[in-house]
Amino acid sequence: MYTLLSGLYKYVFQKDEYCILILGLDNAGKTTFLEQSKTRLSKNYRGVSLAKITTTVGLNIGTVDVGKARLMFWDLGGQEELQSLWDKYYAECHGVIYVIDSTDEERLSESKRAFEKMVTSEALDGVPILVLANKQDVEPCLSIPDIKTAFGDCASKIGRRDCLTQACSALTGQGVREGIEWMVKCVVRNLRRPPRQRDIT
Ligand SMILES: Nc1nc2c(ncn2[C@@H]2O[C@H](COP(=O)(O)OP(=O)(O)OP(=O)(O)O)[C@@H](O)[C@H]2O)c(=O)[nH]1
Ligand SMILES: [Mg+2]
Repeated sequence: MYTLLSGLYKYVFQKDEYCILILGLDNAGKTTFLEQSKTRLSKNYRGVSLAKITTTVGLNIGTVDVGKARLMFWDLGGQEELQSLWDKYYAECHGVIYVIDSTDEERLSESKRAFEKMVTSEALDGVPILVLANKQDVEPCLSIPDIKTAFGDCASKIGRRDCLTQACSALTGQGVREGIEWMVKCVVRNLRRPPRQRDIT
């Protein structure tokens, strides 16, 4: 009886918690993506004005529930001197969202270098990666095939883990829900990194 009740309690009151890192160069749109995600997916969240978001110096944390999964987002600053802090979070994370500014062709190779460094880190072995081609609301911008071509030689480094490149506009919300739902599916089935169990608060 105790087992039955405790199983029922866990089913109703516990969520599986997953930590998701949001990475990418400064100005890529990471914090805007985080705010848009909270606004779209959290019932009672009254979002901040996206126009008021400024560059991240430390990190921003945000939580979004999708079904029985609770995603804990860690949005890290992307400026060059802050990128050296990214790997401090790798061991704890279940998934990575890597944001690219599709309007900034000049910095695409810089973004690729940062991506390559991240993806070859052993601490992220097997972790699913969602690559967001952000700012698709701006004309002209790089398309998904443009970005896949530029990042082409990263394919072998990505290996057999789940990886999706998705068109997105953090500003208008295009592709935001789809990206997060894909990430939830991946982290839930990734047995290599089990979730943390948390009571709902
Ligand atoms: N047009 C357009 N602008 C965007 C989009 N996403 C973000 N921006 C703008 O890009 C700029 C940078 O956005 P942030 O969200 O602060 O970028 P970040 O990646 O968090 O930057 P750091 O915190 O410095 O690493 C802001 O002016 C945003 O309004 C988008 O989808 N479309
Ligand atoms: Mg930011």
